Amino acid sequence: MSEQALIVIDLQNDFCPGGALAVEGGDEIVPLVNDLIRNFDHVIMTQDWHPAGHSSFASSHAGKQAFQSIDMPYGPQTLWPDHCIQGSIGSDFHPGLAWAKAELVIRKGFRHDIDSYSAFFENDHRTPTGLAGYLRERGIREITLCGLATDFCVAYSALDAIEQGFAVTVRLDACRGINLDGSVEAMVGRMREAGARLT
Ligand code: VGL
Ligand code: ZN
Repeated sequence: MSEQALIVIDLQNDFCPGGALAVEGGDEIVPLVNDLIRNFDHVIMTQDWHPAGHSSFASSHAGKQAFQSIDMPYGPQTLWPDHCIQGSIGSDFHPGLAWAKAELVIRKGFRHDIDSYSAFFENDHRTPTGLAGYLRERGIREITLCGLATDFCVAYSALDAIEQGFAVTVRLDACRGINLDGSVEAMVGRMREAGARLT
């Protein structure tokens, strides 16, 4: 039997109530995520990790507002409030998260000119983070995803993981979404169609 890993996506202060890009109820999932962490042999976390002035921040584009979309060389990009700046309190994991068991923390979004939602590829869908190779080398073929946000980083991670040949379960009860214009429903639909097991 292949090994399984839990991947906890971006459970950071800035995505929780009071944070710069707060996801409604983002902190509510912490106890359930901690239960999952206890129940998995292998735990990996991702950490959104932007330099100040990152190109995904609305503040980096004169006249643009957060949550507007712009065209970047790699395709459309939603603009966000400044968030998860490298080393800031907002970029820390939620203080209640049992992060110590994580065997690997994948940081993403650290290149100024490109955003990265997925744990596997940046938003050009070509630049790898190295996670697929790491999992393969370790014999991990099945992953379970939880965390923030359902409709962005969790969903793009799930879609890329399936494309990379992993069996993917998404614990929707241990995720919360940003929900721009129905994006939660749309992305849950895409994950289901792609073959993710949603629970
Ligand atoms: C995320 C927007 C910007 C996420 C990260 O973790 O879903 N969303 N950066
Ligand atoms: Zn981000």
